Amino acid sequence: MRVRWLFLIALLGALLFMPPTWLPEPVRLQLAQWVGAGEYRRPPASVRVRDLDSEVPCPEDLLGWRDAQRIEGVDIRRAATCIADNPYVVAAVVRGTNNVSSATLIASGLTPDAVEKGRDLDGDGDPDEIHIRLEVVELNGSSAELANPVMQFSIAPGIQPGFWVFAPKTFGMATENFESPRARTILRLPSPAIRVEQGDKILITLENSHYMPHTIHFHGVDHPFLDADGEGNDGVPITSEIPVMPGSARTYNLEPRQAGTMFYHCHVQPHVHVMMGLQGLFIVEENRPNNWLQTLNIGAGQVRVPSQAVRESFDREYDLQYLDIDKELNEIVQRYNDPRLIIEQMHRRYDVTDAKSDYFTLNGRSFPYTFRESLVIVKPDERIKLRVVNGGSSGIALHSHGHKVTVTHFDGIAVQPAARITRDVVWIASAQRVDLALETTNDGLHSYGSGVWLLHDHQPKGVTTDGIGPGGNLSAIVYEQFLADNGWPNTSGVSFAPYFSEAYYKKEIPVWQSYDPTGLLTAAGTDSWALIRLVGAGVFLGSLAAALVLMLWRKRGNRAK
Ligand SMILES: [Cu+2]
Repeated sequence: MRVRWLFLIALLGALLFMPPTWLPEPVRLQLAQWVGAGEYRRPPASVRVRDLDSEVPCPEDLLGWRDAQRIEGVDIRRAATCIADNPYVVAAVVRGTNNVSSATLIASGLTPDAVEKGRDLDGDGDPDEIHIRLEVVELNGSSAELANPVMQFSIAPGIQPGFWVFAPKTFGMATENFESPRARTILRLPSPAIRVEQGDKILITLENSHYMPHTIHFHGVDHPFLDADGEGNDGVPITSEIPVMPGSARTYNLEPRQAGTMFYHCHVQPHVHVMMGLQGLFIVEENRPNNWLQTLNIGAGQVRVPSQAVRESFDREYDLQYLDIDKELNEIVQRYNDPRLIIEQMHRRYDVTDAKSDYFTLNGRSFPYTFRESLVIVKPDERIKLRVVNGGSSGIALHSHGHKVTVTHFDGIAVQPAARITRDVVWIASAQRVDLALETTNDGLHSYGSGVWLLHDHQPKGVTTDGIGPGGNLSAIVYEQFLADNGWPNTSGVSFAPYFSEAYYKKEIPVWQSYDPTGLLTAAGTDSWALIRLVGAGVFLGSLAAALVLMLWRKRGNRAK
């Protein structure tokens, strides 16, 4: 008899103390109807995010690379962003690496034949014979000696996918120094934007310093199918030429008759080689007198020595290259250190039709690094030229906050003025180039006024990094009055500290707070009633089990009698 009472008390206690989240939903609904909804459950207490190992958002410009300066008689404009490219490289590629002092050349890291400039053929005051030499460099590849990749190039804190890039010919080490695994600043994603003048006699030599065959295809740039020697000149192994094998070289001949924003990329196994980073902007400028061009724009971004034609109509110019990355493809060069295994993985195991992009970059960086060096800096009442290429695997929906931009050119061809459309979302297909005119007149149409206005792919994945936001190709149009002296935009709102930590993109830091759907784990530490409930439920469920066993045992005993 007493056991029956114990059973009933235990059952009642177990029901009372059972955490409601453990009950089946129909029972919970019925209970809510009888006794009203459960008490409001307090959200877990705030946990202060601390001990963040964050990078400094805006490193100090110790070398004065951001300043406006005159080197070798070349006037180099100021770069307002936190991180600027090396002005000695700019000077050397404007004058020609064969025409500058050895001091400038050493400060640039380029070889004397990296960008050779020759005679002025049309007598208009600028060189028309240009010879560019490019190598192929692997970034974030596997190391025979170290656990981590070498020639490190981070697109965001702690994120280093493997890349191949076309790089200018350099001397010395590929890393910063003997101690550092980081790639020197001139070796980076994206491959440099190349600028030449309409009608120039251009030679581009690919010196294949890599372990795989490659070529260069000049996409949209006027060039003959065969060169003067009858050699292939289109860069396509299946129609015109044998690929440039490791350790060998080929020179491509161009004399482009049309100006415009074009593209260049490898055409060997292009479904993987182009996506590994072997691609860049190729800009043909209109022929003008005294048109000394910045032949290479390392990492794209601001053009610090714009062409004469651009100066006529615009206050500033930016090169913007978008690229998305499938980490499954890009990590192959980190997981395997033998070219034979890399070839097997990349060309036989990897299936691009199953590809899914994880990283989204603008000029080789993802947010928050884009805020260091890929911002579009403006002042009120300016006209800015943006040359945009989508080097990625699918279209982008480029959206400008606070501004409506005008598409002036598609694929290097001018849109007739009457047909030009001003808009705030521009669709850019794969490999497409658009030239945009950004006007900062505060008229409520072209601009809504000064500020820090986002500029990004409006497709949701474009603003993420491995599925975590904010990330991806998020950048901004920033008015100089919103820029601190060090080049960091004066944002207000949330702290950037989490975004500058590796932990954020490893998904180790909650966006706001973690939430435990069982309602037990997080509450147990802070909510004593939940703890009592858990203990009570345990005690009564234990008693219930004991009562059941006792009852069964008694029944058996009775039967045995
Ligand atoms: Cu290639």
